[in-house]
Amino acid sequence: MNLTLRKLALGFMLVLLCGSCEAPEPETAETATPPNIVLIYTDDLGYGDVSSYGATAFETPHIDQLATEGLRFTRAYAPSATCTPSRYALLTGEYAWRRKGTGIARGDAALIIEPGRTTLPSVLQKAGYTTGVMGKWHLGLGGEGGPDWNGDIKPGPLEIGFDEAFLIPATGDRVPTVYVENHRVVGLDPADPITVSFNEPVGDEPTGRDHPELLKMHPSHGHDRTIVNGISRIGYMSGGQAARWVDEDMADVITAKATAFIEQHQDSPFFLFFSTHDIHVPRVAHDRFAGQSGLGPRGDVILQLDWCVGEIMGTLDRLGLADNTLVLFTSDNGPVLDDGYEDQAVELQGEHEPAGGLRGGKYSAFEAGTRVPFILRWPGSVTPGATSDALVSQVDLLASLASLTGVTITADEGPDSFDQIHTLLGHTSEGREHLVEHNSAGTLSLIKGPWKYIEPSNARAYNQNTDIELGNDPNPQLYHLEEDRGEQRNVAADHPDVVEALSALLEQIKEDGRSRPD
Ligand code: NG6
Ligand code: CA
Repeated sequence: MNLTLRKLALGFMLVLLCGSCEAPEPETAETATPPNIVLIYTDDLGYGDVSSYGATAFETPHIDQLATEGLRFTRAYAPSATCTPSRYALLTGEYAWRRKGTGIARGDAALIIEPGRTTLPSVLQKAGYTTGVMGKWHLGLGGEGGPDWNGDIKPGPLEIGFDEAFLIPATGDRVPTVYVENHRVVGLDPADPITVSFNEPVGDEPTGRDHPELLKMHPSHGHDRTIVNGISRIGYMSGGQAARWVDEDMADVITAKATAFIEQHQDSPFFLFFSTHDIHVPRVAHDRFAGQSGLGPRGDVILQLDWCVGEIMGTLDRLGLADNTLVLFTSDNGPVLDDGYEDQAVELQGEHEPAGGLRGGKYSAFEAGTRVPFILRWPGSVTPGATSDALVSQVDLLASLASLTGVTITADEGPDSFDQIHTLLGHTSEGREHLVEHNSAGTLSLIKGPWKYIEPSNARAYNQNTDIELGNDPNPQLYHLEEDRGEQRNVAADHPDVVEALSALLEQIKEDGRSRPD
């Protein structure tokens, strides 16, 4: 065993020996070897979108298997109600609202995480792990001025702690519609360079706005610029023809990259950040799944997502790695039906409740914006089939996995990331003392005990396009989440003392610049 590995094993034993735990300490025989870590980060998957969280309109057997073999959390949160800020907080351990420029990133945004700062993957690199990100990125690429699509695209994930990267640079609905592997666009013909603009037209390719007859999927709002693969996107693009992705193959392509990464690194500890495109728009399932859910494309891509999870689990089984791999499954924000394409998500929804009875949806300060499925499987170390109601957040992964792997972080590193490793492994039902949430308008909420306080905001309360209540209100809102899970009764007027205390605590957390209790 080399020195790094020995350090890792030692730190790892220490974390399992310390801490006050309600449940018996787990068997430690298997812990002589540090666990591999696979984080499956889905896009826009709602609290009620999988059968282990109550969906009945279709089955998600692989995700459910993770739940029957692992620990299922009922009060786990994405840090924000949209993708970029959630991912920023996940990787840096810092609430995104502390930093400007962390809103939904444009397709040509520069990297928003400064190279050199401590990140979740850099912590795990320090612990001796090989780290890889496969799938959606959406955290910007390149220095000031953004990425050079035709040259070396950096800084990017390799400069902030990942050893390997295969990326959908932003989202499936934004140009450029190409994959980036490490520093380069995959399959780019230098004779056909890529040009991208989000301001004015580039090249002479048809747009969805001018040529709807060329579309196989029509926009409902936005998404009417350059047409690629019969789908119009956000932004204009020309060139890079040979490099353009085929949406129907995207799940297969990124899953193959993820399983290859596992195969390649099976002999040493690895961290895989498998960041799916599903179930974001445009929802275009492979033929194997198209039409299979009965709920239209949105349901079909949930089945596709479940298949991806099955491929990852099957690979771990086949290589004999399942017992020594911590698999975490969660989502970057809550659900939306119409997110800009006419894909019948609304018409074919039927009885299915993507938000599982929570109020709001993606973009919202209400619970559906950020409360998401969160399942942790680690055979032998986590009680199978258990449920935890502890308050946890994805922002905690940095400090918690640092703790698990024996890496010490300073007060400034992961400033909002709490060491929740004993909660995450189910040793205790105690969760975070408080949690700040963030919606697409920048409105903050504070959850503490049974209470949720939403700060006053003059931003619009409702988005007609997505048909989502955003949770913004010029008056303070207070909900008792235990008695009123659906946030139907604003009881701020009945409990001015609670409102005052929570608003003061929120201001304090803002001012302090950090919130980890060290
Ligand atoms: C919005 C897009 C939406 C989606 C979202 C980002 C329009 C009208 N809407 O601006 O379709 O792309 O950005 O989603 O363009 S996220 O999950 O990546 O945050
Ligand atoms: Ca998302």
